Amino acid sequence: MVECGGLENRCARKSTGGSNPSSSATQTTRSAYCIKMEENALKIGRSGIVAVVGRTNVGKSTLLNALLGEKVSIVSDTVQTTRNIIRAILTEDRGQLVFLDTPGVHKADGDFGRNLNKMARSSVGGADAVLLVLDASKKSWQEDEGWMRRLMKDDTPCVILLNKTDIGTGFIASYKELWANIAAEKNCALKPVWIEASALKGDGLPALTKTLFLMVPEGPHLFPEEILTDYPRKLNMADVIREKYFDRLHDELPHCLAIWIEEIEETQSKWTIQAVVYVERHSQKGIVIGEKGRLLKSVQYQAEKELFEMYGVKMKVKLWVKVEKNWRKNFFFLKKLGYA
Ligand SMILES: Nc1nc2c(ncn2[C@@H]2O[C@H](COP(=O)(O)OP(=O)(O)OP(=O)(O)O)[C@@H](O)[C@H]2O)c(=O)[nH]1
Ligand SMILES: [Mg+2]
Repeated sequence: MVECGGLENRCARKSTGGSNPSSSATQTTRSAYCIKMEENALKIGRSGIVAVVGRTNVGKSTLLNALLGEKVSIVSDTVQTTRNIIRAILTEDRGQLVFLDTPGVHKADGDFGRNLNKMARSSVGGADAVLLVLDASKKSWQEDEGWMRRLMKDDTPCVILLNKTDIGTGFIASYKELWANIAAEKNCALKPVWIEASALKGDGLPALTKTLFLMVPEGPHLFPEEILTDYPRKLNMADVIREKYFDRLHDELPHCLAIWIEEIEETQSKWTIQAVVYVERHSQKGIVIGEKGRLLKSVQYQAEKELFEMYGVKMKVKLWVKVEKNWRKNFFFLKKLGYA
């Protein structure tokens, strides 16, 4: 991984070893960053921000990982897997699309869920285009209808992606009918571009990028071309660990889990990551540790493997389990994790 400028980001090109820049090296990268910005300003293609929205679990994060060809956002079949807004940057000769991956809107039963929904809804303001993702294999939910109504409130160009066509296309007509009915009721003239796709198989993705590049305005790149995401490294590492837990816990208690990276100790050959696994009650500690510590060890191992692939440096992940009573109701705790 290379650090570009002052941003803690992940770049398309990985370095061969760990990066531990001295202050003079950091100065050099900063000025290189400024030169890069000037070079980018001279390249006129099309560039813009695309808010990727939809209800939880429709495949928004899977789609962005597929478009970028690298994992920038964690994926699981648990609701509200994505908990922050993550920028995923696609740079091509045609220009640059800056996607905002957002938490999936879901019926909220407390401050935590409500904050995530608010975060997702606010992403649309200021975007050059909106990409609403629907699950073509399942009938519409109230949240899908809610998004359609939201998109009709202003005239931002939009694409509606009917995802998961590899497992079903039975509800495509009913989604189109739903849009038409709401549009008639609201006397709305906005015409979305409908695209059928499978984020998992890659079907429909070239048509999607072609449409989006035509929707965003002409202009220089917004980010240096080798940057994939500016999502902070510590948040990304915490998400990777959370994903490994989601893979193993399924419906058991994923929503009561939060991960916080305390420290990253970097040497040339290895990064040691000290992370806290927060649960809400003492009775949940045993579940995340597992019998004889098996679950904890397996999460550590899987996270180390994936972080090595992402950053190109050997990783040691050390997990500490702590109880933070009812953290989902604690505004300051949510703020610390970037969830409020
Ligand atoms: N069959 C199939 N499964 C998919 C497809 N896209 C995503 N999935 C699966 O759907 C589940 C949810 O995917 P995510 O990408 O995490 O969904 P999301 O919309 O980002 O979810 P939130 O972050 O909770 O809003 C995962 O199990 C994915 O593997 C697809 O095109 N086909
Ligand atoms: Mg997601």
